[in-house]
Amino acid sequence: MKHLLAIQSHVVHGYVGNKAATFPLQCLGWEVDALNTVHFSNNTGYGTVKGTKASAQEILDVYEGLKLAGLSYEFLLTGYVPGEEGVEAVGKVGEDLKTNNPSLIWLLDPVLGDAGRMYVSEKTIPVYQDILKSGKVTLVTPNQFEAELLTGIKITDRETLKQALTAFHTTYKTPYVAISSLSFSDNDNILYSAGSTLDKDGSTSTYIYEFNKINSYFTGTGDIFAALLSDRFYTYHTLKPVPDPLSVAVGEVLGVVQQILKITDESARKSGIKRGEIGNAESMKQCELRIIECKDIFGDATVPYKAQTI
Ligand code: PLP
Ligand code: PXL
Repeated sequence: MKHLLAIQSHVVHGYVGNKAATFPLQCLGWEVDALNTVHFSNNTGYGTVKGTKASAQEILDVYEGLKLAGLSYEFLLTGYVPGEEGVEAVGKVGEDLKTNNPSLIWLLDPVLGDAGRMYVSEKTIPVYQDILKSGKVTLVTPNQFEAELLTGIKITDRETLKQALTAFHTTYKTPYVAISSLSFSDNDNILYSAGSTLDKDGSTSTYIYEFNKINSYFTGTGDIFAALLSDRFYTYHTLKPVPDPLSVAVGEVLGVVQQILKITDESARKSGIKRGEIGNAESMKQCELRIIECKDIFGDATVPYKAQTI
């Protein structure tokens, strides 16, 4: 059995954070231990939200309990944490797990926001920067907005994209980085993902994937991307190693994520909603990812996206 500790949000209704990660990873054969950083009614894009945030001490206490129970993990997936003290606590958990098991893979999704909107406190930014500088994170998965906030580099074209990707290797010592989604101002209909691998000899390979944008707004896309990438990266890095595990893993994950979004979009349209709008709870409800309907496609590797070297 493969054991993964997932530290991110829980929503009672809908699919972001651990609600977007747990079921797909279980379908892929992972034993998932979900440590919840918040217990919210729904994601924050609805315009109204109620619930509680776990304190840093609560996160550390639950982790201590897992240690006392003798649990160990091959993989750590960390995502949404609303405040800087919580992010610090998650950093301590990652550091401790990695110290006790140097072969642990840590995928850190630095969830800060999207499209110019912060989901969490701005004070989390320097804490994420410190965690990345520790060199304990294996793979970091910011979106464009998050990559810009963490590196201070505005991504406007392939050249600045390359600079931002490289900054994760040099400033932050992270060997693998995947930008889950990005766009350039010259074409609004095209979205890209990008990745970069720091090779053992110090050279880097960077690559980009292109896909058509669906004209809607879905929450949790970055979370399902990170969850599926945890599985595929572990497969191609550890179980069936290939020369550049990240480039193969991202290509396959994009193939699955695009299918999930298409199924979600078609289903939302059938209910009369043309696109999800932040702050409009009815449209957000109809645009929740159709995680259950997609149960048979999480492992699909038949329509991978092709990486182009940049
Ligand atoms: N949007 C689309 C259409 C995607 O395919 C992906 C990733 O696969 C994302 C968004 C994920 O990006 P974000 O982290 O901005 O949600
Ligand atoms: O998808 C990121 C995310 C995770 N968790 C919660 C959120 C969001 C985005 O809005 O509200 C609780």
